[in-house]
Amino acid sequence: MRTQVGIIGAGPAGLLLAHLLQLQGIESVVLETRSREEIEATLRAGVLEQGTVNLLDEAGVGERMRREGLPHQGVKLRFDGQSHRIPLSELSGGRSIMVYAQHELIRDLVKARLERGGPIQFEVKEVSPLDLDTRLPKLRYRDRAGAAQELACDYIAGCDGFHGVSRSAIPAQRRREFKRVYPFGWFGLLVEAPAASEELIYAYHERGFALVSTRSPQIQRLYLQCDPNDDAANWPDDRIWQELHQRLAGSDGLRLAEGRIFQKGVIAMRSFVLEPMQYGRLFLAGDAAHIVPPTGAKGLNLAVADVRVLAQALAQFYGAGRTDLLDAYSATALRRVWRAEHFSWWMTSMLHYFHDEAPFHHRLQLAQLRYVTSSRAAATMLAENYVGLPLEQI
Ligand code: RFL
Ligand code: PHB
Repeated sequence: MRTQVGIIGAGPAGLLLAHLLQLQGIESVVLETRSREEIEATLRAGVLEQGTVNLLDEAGVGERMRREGLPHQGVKLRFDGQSHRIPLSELSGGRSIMVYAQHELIRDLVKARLERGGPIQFEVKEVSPLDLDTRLPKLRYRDRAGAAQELACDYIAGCDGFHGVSRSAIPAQRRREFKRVYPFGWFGLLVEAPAASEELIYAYHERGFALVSTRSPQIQRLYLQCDPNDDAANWPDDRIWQELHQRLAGSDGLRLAEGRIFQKGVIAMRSFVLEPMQYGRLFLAGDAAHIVPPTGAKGLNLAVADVRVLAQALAQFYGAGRTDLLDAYSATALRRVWRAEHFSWWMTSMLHYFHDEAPFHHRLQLAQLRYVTSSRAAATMLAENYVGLPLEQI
């Protein structure tokens, strides 16, 4: 078998890349280890930046997002029992965010791909990228029926997430990894209840961080800072509500409506960057190359930004026979990656309770929160990063 671009992974990065290439008349095959049902049911991100929303619209896959997504013009930071609004749109020249679940986007992208007859092979096994430093790279794998297959490609895109195989296909002496692991995780929930707030609330509290997000007027997405090795079994519903009420308590009377909790899970928090994001004819995009802690809501948006750059570079190669954009791919993508790494680390550091730190550190966090919510300059810095900076400003 042969294709122009072999894509490993049907997450947001792989599926959107396949779609953008198809719009330019470039063929690709997507190989995915999981089933369609599984990828369409995996709960993850919820916040799309303005640039992501625009790209989905331009690519013709934004229709359901526009109908069902929830546009937000601001976010709230909460500490000392009070919420402080950051007016995102006002501070960022009219840009905003869209709350739309990642698995809904996955459903839209899978549908768009299959409707246009583009191949996605689900439930493949043992994918291995080979001959990456030659002009004829290939992917060996076992298809759903267990048969050995070989796909010859011009280029390979490693979009297989943090636990995929493509990152380690780059020889160890040709890559460098930068990482930080945080001493806490997030315990995430889905609840059937009406929204307590029209905008997301990021809350700092001595008992730990809490985040109030949403999925629809009837379904709320909530997170609590927890031990990184915690287990959902340690969190009976009573304990969850008690913690949420305590961490969100305040003189303004904010109170979450309780409801049926129908999904619980613990999420690790880390920062990670691989440099460079390319080797020979292999290009990495999304979580395969970098991870951010979810506090800045950047992971999915970075995956989208990477594949936009990669799709343009591949279009230049197939259209004009030039490789300068491909050669510059990693350097171009890494500028945005490091900006988002800094922002996500900064939000995480400001908003979580560090149990091993001295009280001095906690006073510093409060001082920073007061400054960010009272200085227009500081609030603008948060707002423009949160809605996503245009590349020329990075
Ligand atoms: P994905 O989504 O992990 O997709 C990779 C796909 O590759 C498949 N795969 C393989 N396929 C073939 N062969 C192999 N050897 C393979 N190994 C793996 C996997 O099955 C999978 O289908 O990576 P991608 O496409 O780079 O997308 C990245 C995003 O999923 C991720 O960054 C975000 O979810 C991060 N994130 C958030 N990002 C935001 O922009 N805004 C948010 O609000 C936000 N909230 C979050 C988040 C991540 C979270 N978790 C669970 C880590 C909230 C949470 C709780
Ligand atoms: C979400 O709704 O899942 C969400 C929102 C904001 C974040 C992270 C996750 O920073």
